[in-house]
Amino acid sequence: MNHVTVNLESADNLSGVAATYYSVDGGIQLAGTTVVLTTEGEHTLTYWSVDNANNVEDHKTTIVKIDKTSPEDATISADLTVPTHNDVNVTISYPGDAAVKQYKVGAGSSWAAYTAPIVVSGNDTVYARGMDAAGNVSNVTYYVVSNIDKTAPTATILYNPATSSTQEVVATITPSEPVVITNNGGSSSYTFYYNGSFSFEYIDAAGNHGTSTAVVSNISSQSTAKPGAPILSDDNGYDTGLQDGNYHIAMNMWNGDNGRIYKLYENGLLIDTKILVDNAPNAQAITTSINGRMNGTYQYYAELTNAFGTTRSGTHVVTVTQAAPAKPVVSNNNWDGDGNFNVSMNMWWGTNGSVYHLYENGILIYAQVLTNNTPSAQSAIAIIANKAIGTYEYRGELVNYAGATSSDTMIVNVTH
Ligand SMILES: [Ca+2]
Ligand SMILES: [Ca+2]
Ligand SMILES: [Ca+2]
Ligand SMILES: [Ca+2]
Repeated sequence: MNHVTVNLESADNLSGVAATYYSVDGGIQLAGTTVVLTTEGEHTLTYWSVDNANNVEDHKTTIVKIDKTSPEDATISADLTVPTHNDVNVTISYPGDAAVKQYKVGAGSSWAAYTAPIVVSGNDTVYARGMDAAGNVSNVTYYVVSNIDKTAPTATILYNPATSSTQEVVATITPSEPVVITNNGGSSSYTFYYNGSFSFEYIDAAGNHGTSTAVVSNISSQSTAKPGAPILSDDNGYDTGLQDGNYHIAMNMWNGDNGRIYKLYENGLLIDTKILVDNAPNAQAITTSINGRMNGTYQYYAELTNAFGTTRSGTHVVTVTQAAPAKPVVSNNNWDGDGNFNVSMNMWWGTNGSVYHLYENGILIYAQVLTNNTPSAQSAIAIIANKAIGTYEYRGELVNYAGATSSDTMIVNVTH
């Protein structure tokens, strides 16, 4: 409010009013009935009248407040600022001198009284303004709600090739908005090796879920029913003559409808997956290398799968008993009994070590990396020099992934 005009009215029942006087904030006495107050703040207006009989009225006082200052701008905040599929609650804070608190949602709406946080259910702009008791209005402030997404993502699916194929078909999705794919290892592509369907699952940033199901029917196949029975065998004991930890598992499906996907399980865990060619009714064969198994019993089964189903093999057991190296033998050539001699290690036949260790009186004094060529012989020579007179105890060790195998202990006497 820019200024205040105060009109002083007076009346006298006998002689009539001669003049009216006033002063502002204790200042000089002025005559008149119109007082204009322009400066901000609280003003004391003193006024009185004199009648024609020269009677002076008692002075009267009134307080006039002038407020020319608009309220501070309201501030606006939201309880959720990250992408959300929920409503967003918007809170407006008004300054203490805002006697009137107003808001609106959307530029074209009407101002309404603010009493509690506003529930915004779709992206929009919230406006706020305050008004003080004198009618001064603040600036309009606003907050843009843009993080609400209640729309589930969708996707288009592309098939490559889309025409008839004897090979695989790759289905790739293109989502309608940025998503995280929550299955299929996070990949937007899925490879079909036979006709069927696969559902991609994904989620947008606001947490809305979407699903797209790819259906492939354009893969032509030689097979017309689920695969023939796979039969497993192994070569352990035949490959090296040893039941060591390295061998092969072979699958043969001798005759019948073919599998497109081969899976081999070891003790119930999938350890190999291979894609096979469908050349039904011809046989199928595949081999998996198994390496580094510890002593123990291993149970294997295989699955062959095509568009018509899955056929599982029986269980095939492999026993590993010779995973650790064969026992080495140590010898020496100290015929003269002085302090210089060689300690030799020989392992004549068996599971190889990958490292040789020689201990003297329990202390490791020599190490050598060996070539693993199971079941061939292995040997190593350690040169011992300048030994003092005394008795020395030597022990050799062959080490591989499965453990260490020790030789017998050998005594060498140094006599001069
Ligand atoms: Ca004010
Ligand atoms: Ca969305
Ligand atoms: Ca073997
Ligand atoms: Ca010697």
